[in-house]
Amino acid sequence: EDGYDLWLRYKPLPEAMRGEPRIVGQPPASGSPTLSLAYGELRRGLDGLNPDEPGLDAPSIRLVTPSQSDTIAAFKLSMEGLGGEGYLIRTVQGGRLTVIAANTDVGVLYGVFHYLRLMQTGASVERLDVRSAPKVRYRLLNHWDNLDRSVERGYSGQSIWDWWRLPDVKDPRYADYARANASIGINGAVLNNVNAKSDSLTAPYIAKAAALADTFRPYGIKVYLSARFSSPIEIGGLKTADPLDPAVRAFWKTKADEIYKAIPDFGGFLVKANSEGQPGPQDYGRTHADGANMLAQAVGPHGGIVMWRAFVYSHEQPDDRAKQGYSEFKPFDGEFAENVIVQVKNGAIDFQPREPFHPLFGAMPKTNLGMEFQITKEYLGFSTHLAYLGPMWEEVLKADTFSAGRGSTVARVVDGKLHGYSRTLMAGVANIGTDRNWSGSQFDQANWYAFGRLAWDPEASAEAIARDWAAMTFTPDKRFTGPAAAMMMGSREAVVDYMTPMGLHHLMGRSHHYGPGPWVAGGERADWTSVYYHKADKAGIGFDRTAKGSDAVGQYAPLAAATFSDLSKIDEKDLLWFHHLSWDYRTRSGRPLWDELVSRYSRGVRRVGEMRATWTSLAPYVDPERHGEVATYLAIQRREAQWWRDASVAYFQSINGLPLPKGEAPPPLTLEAYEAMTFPYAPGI
Ligand code: BDP
Repeated sequence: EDGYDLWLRYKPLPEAMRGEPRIVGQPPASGSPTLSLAYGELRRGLDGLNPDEPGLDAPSIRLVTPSQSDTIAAFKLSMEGLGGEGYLIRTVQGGRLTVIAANTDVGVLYGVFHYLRLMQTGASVERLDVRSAPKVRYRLLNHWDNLDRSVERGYSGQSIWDWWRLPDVKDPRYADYARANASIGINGAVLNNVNAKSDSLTAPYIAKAAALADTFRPYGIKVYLSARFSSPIEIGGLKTADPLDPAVRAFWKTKADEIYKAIPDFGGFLVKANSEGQPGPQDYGRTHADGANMLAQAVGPHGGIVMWRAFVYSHEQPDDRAKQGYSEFKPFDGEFAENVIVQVKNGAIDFQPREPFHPLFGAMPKTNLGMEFQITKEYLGFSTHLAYLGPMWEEVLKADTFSAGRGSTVARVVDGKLHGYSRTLMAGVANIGTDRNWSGSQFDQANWYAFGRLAWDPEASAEAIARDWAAMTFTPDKRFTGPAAAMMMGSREAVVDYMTPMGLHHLMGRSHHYGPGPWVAGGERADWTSVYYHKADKAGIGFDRTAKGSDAVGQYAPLAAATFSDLSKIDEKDLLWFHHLSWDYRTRSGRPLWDELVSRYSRGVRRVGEMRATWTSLAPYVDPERHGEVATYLAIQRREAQWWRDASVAYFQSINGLPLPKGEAPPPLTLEAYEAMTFPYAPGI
């Protein structure tokens, strides 16, 4: 067991959970490849989970699409509201027959995965009445994969796309990838890095992308590409990429036509423009809307979309980088074409262990906004630290923007209900690579899994998802899933504690983002340093984003802003994100801020210790190979949590000169020693 089978292992269930074996009919001869996959999956799942032979009169399962209108009529199945991807699962005939019905074949496939999930998690499948349809239309992975197979912020080996051998060699792994995605409802993949090369839009690479699209299609997955804005110059022989130039517009139209010829269901483009050195419309004095709309016009006639990223910050360095995305996009609300979705990161800085929700959510009622989460753990210890991200995403999705009164949650912005968006999107920066376990660690698979489930239903519970994943990936035995899910649920908060407690952010090592670096200062840009964000001095610490400071709070709706601004109302988890406070500021525990900070750093380390103990106690339920791998990583995490705590405490103590609270151990090394530790060659701890 090396983790390759993900959450689709289909190992025999414990006897007590098996229930009666079921009979599955044959796929119709005229069925589509998708329908054959659905039948194949069901067969495979049932055979694996319950190897007992069904008797002749055993209950059966039937897959139903609208072509079987007599079945739909006979059982009065109401297909309304299921849309093109939803399904229903209903037990009829006194329990003898279960139908999995949908308006499309891919809906049936999703229904099959749902049915199998019930079995895998030990739920009863005797009497079912399930209806489910995705609340978000575009549920996409964003691969930050380069054409040379390196992966930006990838910690699980090389890119799984073997561009060199494509399109001839279709690695069987591509189909396994598509199957795993389909099992959690993901319906699209952007194949290449947002820091894109124009080569990906040349004929040879279009052919390679087409080969992947052919493999993914039966699983309901469309292919998208990141487009480099200056492609008209680099591969089109033009002198400009000005979006209002007719030749540039013609280039993109022709390019789109060429792509659609090879990939008739091509999804569209993802664009990072005028950000971190990438070219964009502002290079020509044009707006983001000008750039996005030009591309939207090129793909629109084919049914494609443009996802235009709001992760934009300018060359000029303003007083507060957190304000930039909003300042760049808010003025253009209502100016983007209908098939453009502005893709916004969950927070205003950059995928930190904790960020308040991005102020653009709720602020763009006339522009389709989509969510971008990062599944790969760039800022949360790569793949060696165990951090289940479900609670982080849930926290953001449940956050109230107050933009249209109470209950205007981010989830309701993203699912389009709050503003009546015509297109809805959730994107996740993938953590997938060539490692046998796909994601770099066993538990990082849970983040891929949780992303898919939350994209399907942004109001789903992270805890329920963790339980499902743990049951499917290891065992449905409750003695395992209870403690494992509890460990997962606390894991991200432990990381917040030992890295950046109480609203601190962006304190990691320079450029690689691994390990502590609260001392990072100087260099190219102030907003790429730590001191810019923590602003610690002898008197206090924190970034004042209230009206007295940068006034980033002013970008939120008044009720949200009032809560963030008011020290008696703000949740202390966000305290130093919004406030600069003296070291002796009295926190809710009664302790002065400095003591509270130190105690949280230490709590984080302790919690990792507890996670290790939990995992050790779960050894009887897990195969030795995967158990050993997780245990080894937890040992690294425990050591590095201590490193984070000690280095951070040593640094802040050097600034404030305060004694450590009673009972807190002093860091064993000098600050200089921590500063001298470099990565990746050896953290040296
Ligand atoms: C940051 C990454 C950088 C990405 C950038 C982005 O450090 O590698 O290119 O985001 O999202 O998190 O474009």
